[in-house]
Amino acid sequence: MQELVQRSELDFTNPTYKDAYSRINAIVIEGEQEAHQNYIDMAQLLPEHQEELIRLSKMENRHKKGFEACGNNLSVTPDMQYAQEFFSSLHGNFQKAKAEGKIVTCLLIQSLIIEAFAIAAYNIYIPVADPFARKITEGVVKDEYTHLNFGEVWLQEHFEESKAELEEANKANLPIVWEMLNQVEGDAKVLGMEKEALVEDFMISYGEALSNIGFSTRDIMRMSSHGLVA
Ligand code: Y39
Ligand code: FE
Ligand code: FE
Ligand code: FE
Repeated sequence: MQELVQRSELDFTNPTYKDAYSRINAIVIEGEQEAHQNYIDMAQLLPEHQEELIRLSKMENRHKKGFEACGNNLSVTPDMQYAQEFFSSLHGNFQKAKAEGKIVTCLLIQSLIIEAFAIAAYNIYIPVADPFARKITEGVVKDEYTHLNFGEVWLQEHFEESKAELEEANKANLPIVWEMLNQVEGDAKVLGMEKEALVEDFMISYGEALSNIGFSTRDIMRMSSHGLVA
């Protein structure tokens, strides 16, 4: 068992901390920016939910501004190039799905996978964050549950006709999340966040969402195993 980095051991002014923060902070800013655009795109695909989706997209834009302030507060310049590359695979898959009008795949990528990733990251970050960032992140994570819920409700209401596409999209995109978690492991650890805790929290949110949508425990086990042994 590895020992958790205690908050008291973290020095937010340490160059090692700031270096790791320049990438994690950029990932979060880029993620919020892409989420903002993804909800605008989904509003076009789901005109009957346009108002709600535009409301969610505006929340993402506020999140982005909040996390930009967190970087500024620590005098860290986010490495946005790194963050764009970090998201490029998921981003590409979302763009492809959007171009093909595949709303189910778009919802799986943004409202289930990315939101569950955000919820895991923010929950694990809050206890080890600097006081300024902690306050911001506590406000943001509440919104992310609302975003996950939007995807859950829509997909639950359209479960039978979405099931096959959801399984296919899960298979294509869950392995990318494991790669992203592996890539971020070292920097997350410098910030006091353990990969094991991130994986656990992600799987709880994602698995609960699949269950609420209508998948059986057996389906969820099978879908969760995709990409795990990469
Ligand atoms: O819906 C949202 O607001 C999601 C865009 C934000 C994604 C944040 C991704 C966080 C991953 C950070 C990994 C740090 C360990
Ligand atoms: Fe957000
Ligand atoms: Fe969100
Ligand atoms: Fe509907």
